[in-house]
Amino acid sequence: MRLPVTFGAILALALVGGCGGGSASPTSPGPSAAGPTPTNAALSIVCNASGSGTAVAIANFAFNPASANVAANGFVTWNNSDSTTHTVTFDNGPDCGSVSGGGTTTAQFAAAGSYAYHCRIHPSMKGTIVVG
Ligand SMILES: [Cu+2]
Repeated sequence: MRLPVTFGAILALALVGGCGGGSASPTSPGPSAAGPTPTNAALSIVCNASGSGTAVAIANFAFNPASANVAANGFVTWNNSDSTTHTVTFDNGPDCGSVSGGGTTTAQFAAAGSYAYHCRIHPSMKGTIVVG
């Protein structure tokens, strides 16, 4: 006769504990969803922009430096010293298009973040722009 009572008390405690855990779970996605930093690179990268800032060389089928820093709203200019055409194509963002041999292209970065890019023609060419 006493066992069912004890069992009920344990069940009630377990249910209360379960509720606490359940309410903590919906809280954690909240702050990330409300985060102000855009994760869509397409919204924060402007190709063919006019401005000057960080320089990245394209030479011997490589971006140099492979990881370049720029302040928010800053500009990055790629200077292609190869005779071959390359592209500046963001992995999760816009394709800034071809940069012919001896040519340049400039992009502006609005939001802080790390943006990986590559050459569409030569996939082994990879770089990252770190904004912030
Ligand atoms: Cu290339």
